[in-house]
Amino acid sequence: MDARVLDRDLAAGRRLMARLEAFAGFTDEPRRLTRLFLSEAHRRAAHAFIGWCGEAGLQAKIDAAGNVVARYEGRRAGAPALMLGSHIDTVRDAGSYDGNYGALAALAVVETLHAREERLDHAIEIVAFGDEEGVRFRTTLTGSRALAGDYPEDALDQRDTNGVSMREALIAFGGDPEQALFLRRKGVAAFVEAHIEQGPRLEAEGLPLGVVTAINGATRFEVGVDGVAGHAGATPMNLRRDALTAAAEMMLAIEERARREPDLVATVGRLEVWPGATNVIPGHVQFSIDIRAPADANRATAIADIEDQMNAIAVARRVSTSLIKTHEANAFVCDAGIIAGLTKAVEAIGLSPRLLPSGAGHDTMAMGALCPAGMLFVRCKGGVSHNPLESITVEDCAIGLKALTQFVHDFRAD
Ligand code: HGY
Ligand code: MN
Ligand code: MN
Repeated sequence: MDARVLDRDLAAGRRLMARLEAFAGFTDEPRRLTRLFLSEAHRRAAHAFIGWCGEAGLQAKIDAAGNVVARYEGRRAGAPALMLGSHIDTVRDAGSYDGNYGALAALAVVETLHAREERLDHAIEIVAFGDEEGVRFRTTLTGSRALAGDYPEDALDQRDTNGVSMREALIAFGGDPEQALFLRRKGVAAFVEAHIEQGPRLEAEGLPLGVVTAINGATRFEVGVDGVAGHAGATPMNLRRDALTAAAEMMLAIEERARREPDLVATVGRLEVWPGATNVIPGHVQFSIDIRAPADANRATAIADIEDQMNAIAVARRVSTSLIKTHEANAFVCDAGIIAGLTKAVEAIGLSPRLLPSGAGHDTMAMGALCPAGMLFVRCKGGVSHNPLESITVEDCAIGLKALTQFVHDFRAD
């Protein structure tokens, strides 16, 4: 079944692709896209987004938590809002579409309304969240949790690798750490996030769009392993307390445990070794763990098993470990009404909707604490994401925008 994509839809898709390409130019690192929360690149991207919002008839600003928030009034001032958006921070060496697609597609919907001088019964609010990836301060979802009234105050004391606290960076960015605690929104009827799938299902089934049913729960840890630094040449193997080889055995145990269940995933994404010299036995290691599953109970059991295995390895290798939980979000079930509305919108443009879960985390998980929330997925090539090879076609870009626009028109705030 092919979507009824008209020339004007494709033109809108091309405009959105061009804007995504321009937006990818706001980066902290040359020749690759890295846009960390509250960085110079984030600030420049946020101000560009605010400028584009202004041209589209939205009132836009940076809020106390570092998000860009924008409002397009309905026919009557103060009407309940349908909130759209996604995140504009990225991982290191990111693709151009993770998060950015949803934020800029939301803006493109309003641009079309504004061009037609069209107003709806409901207002439309757009949010470009600033801290979904959680790369800089090892927090995550702080922007969406702020709007949901669940701001993690302890995150403000987190420091980046240069020792800058999130509190200091937020103030420098134009945010307000004290006010971030009081951002819980009123008047939001629903939240919908368009996002690339970041997985292979839609492409494997030849479908451009999916409607998300649920989002995996996730837990993140910081692990410290302490052994004894020593001379690489003079220390016999049986006398070593090598923090790195102990950590390596722990990582393989984590991988082996995750492999035991089809929907359980565990990742060690970051590893730091001290003192990091060729001729020194590592005395200290720091690494991250990211564990996810559709069912919270399975994730909890896997975490308990992994902790037991890490402790056993530490004892056997005479090292000590510390395990600090830095993030936890339970599995999120998308709102049935939003699923139905998105399904209807996808059918209205001539497609058969594919309902599917999300292995990746999203701001929608946090927004669900505020209002009915759900997601529209757009196919991405090979399911590749968190990688500069991430890509979507202009047709799928246009189809996703068309379905989102259809949903916005069909939506009725109760
Ligand atoms: O990690 C995630 O699932 C998301 O991309 N932050
Ligand atoms: Mn994302
Ligand atoms: Mn991501």
